[in-house]
Amino acid sequence: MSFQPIKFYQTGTHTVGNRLLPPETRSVQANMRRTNSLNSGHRACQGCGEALGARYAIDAAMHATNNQLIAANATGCLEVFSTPYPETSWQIPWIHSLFGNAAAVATGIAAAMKVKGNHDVRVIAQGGDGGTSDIGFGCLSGMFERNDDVLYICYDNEAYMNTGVQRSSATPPAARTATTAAVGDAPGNVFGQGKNLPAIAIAHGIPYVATATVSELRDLEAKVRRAMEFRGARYLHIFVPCPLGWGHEPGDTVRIARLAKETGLFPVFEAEHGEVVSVSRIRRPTPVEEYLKPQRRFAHLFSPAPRVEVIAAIQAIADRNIRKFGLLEEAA
Ligand SMILES: Cc1ncc(C[n+]2csc(CCOP(=O)(O)OP(=O)(O)O)c2C)c(N)n1
Ligand code: SF4
Repeated sequence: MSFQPIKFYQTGTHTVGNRLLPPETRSVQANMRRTNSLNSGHRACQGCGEALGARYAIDAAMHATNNQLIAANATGCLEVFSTPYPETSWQIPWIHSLFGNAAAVATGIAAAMKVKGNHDVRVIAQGGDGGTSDIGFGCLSGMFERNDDVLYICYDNEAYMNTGVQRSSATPPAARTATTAAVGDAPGNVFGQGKNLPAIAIAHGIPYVATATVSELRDLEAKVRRAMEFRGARYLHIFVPCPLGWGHEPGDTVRIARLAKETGLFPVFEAEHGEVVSVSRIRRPTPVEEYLKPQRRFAHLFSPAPRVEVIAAIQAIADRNIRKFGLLEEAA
């Protein structure tokens, strides 16, 4: 008979489990001295994954740098909902760049800190998937290529949300947006296009690349902490569901992020200097339908009749990720 240790609590979450851990191993959000870098009062939608991801990521970066942090922020939801002039929810030195040049602005800040001898002050840049994979891509690739001392964080909600849910090069196949086919033989985004930003970042051979989701916030914090141990260019790609743009219940944000990982559609891993060094395994491989069904952007795949071949093509993407990254627990 196989032996399985009993787990009484899910330690590592910020619920009851944290109280069972020694204080030094508790999550940053469980620490009374967290910075609340992205404070209350902002105007994000209810259940916004981007707000959740940014709060955890930046608080973790503040913790890791002894509060010596400056952020450059591309135009997008995160910038718009947090800083309606003259107000701001940010409790850190924070600058709004243009839509496409957050990486270049952060590079300039890092260079200034170096010239001034402020070696302890660390710099991050952040933006949505549009600002990162489309208009900001050239600046980002340059930042990687020069190995500038910046952590770039992409909050991936798979479209241009701030301006009304237009397609980006990170929009997945078949997803409906305001700028993809609404009707016809193949509504939604086309297959075979788009960019895989984490893979492109790895191809630059930069010191650290990681992916994370807002369903595993402790893992997200750990990756920010790890990123801050390196000097040079680093890239963190966070999967952040958007209830408004994806058409799901605000209370389902974390569940949908978990399903993206558990189906294999969003592989969660770390890479150092161009090599994948760790992957988060899938506990319970889940058919992609469970991820697609709660989202209105995929509703045309199920009604009026199921588009079996399209769902099978999406399942094939998940299966390929599972094989490529060795995501199944039994593969460990
Ligand atoms: C040069 C330029 N073009 C277009 C815009 C309008 N604009 C502002 S934010 C945005 C979309 C942002 O999308 P994304 O980067 O994915 O971030 P999200 O809002 O989804 O978080 C666009 C098109 C702009 N500010 N500047
Ligand atoms: S539109 Fe989406 S990304 Fe923007 S604030 Fe609302 S939930 Fe967040």
